Amino acid sequence: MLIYLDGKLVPKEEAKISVFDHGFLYGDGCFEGIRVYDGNIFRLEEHIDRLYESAKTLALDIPLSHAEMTQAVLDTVAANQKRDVYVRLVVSRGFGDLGIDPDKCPKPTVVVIADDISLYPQKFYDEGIALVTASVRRIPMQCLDPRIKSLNYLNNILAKIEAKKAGCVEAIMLNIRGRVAECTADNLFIMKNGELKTPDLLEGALGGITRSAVIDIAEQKGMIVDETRMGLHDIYNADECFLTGTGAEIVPVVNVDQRIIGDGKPGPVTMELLDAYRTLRTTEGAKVQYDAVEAG
Ligand code: PXG
Repeated sequence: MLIYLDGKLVPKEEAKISVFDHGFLYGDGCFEGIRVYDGNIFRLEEHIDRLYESAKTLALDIPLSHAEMTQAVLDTVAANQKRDVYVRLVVSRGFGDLGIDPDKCPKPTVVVIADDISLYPQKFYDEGIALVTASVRRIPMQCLDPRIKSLNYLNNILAKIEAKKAGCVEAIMLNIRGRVAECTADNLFIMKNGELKTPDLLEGALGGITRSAVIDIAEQKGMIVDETRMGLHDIYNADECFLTGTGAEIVPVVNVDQRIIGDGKPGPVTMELLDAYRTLRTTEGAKVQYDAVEAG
């Protein structure tokens, strides 16, 4: 496996960064998780844009242009000769001294990994999953904007621990006002009276690339999409519920906090959207040129 590390493709064993890297010391940096489907990098431009937006808010100057970063991703995927792969793009503040001062870090670290993805079992898509609500709340925008995909995931990790303790794979996270924000690593949608609804990003959600693809698909189908505010009451009484994420794609949710959602089976609109998403993901995206880079 070849890893892109600060401008070079190096074997996995040589892909090492300093213990003084502020990504390691403080979680200072940002990242992206991207899927490649049969040689098409899904919504690469949107992922690159989100990475630069995260970095901008963190006052982190990425030492590559958008075009160079895009090329780094394309080259890493091509070099590993894989057509279906998960790409992790990481930009950290870089190495410095032991203080938090970012000015002591001369150069950000840029890493691109193209690795196999572990997928949810088919059962989740056929039968749907159960969610619980985490007691830990989503960090408010006044402290750290959840739209930043930062290297500090402790808030989400604490909620994920609660999910697993309850026997679930995901948990709903509320914001400090008690309204639904998103899940620990996925966005959340409901169907109610024929309308598709999802929490507005200002409620404390990451602007998921899958979320926006689902909104695009729904609008193309002529559906009403409402980015709104919602409480658990709205989730419990929804006709359908599902989550979205790069790894998960679209997963039906049939039980939340021991309340059965709809008729307890994956909803028809959820399955229609999943079907459309699976068509879209192989037809749209940046094409990898596999002969452009020598495989290592
Ligand atoms: N919300 C949060 C907090 C996330 O971290 C999503 C929503 C969904 O966004 P996308 O762009 O994927 O539709 C995420 C995505 C992983 C992994 O390894 C994925 C995420 C976070 C951490 C790990 O699959 N996030």
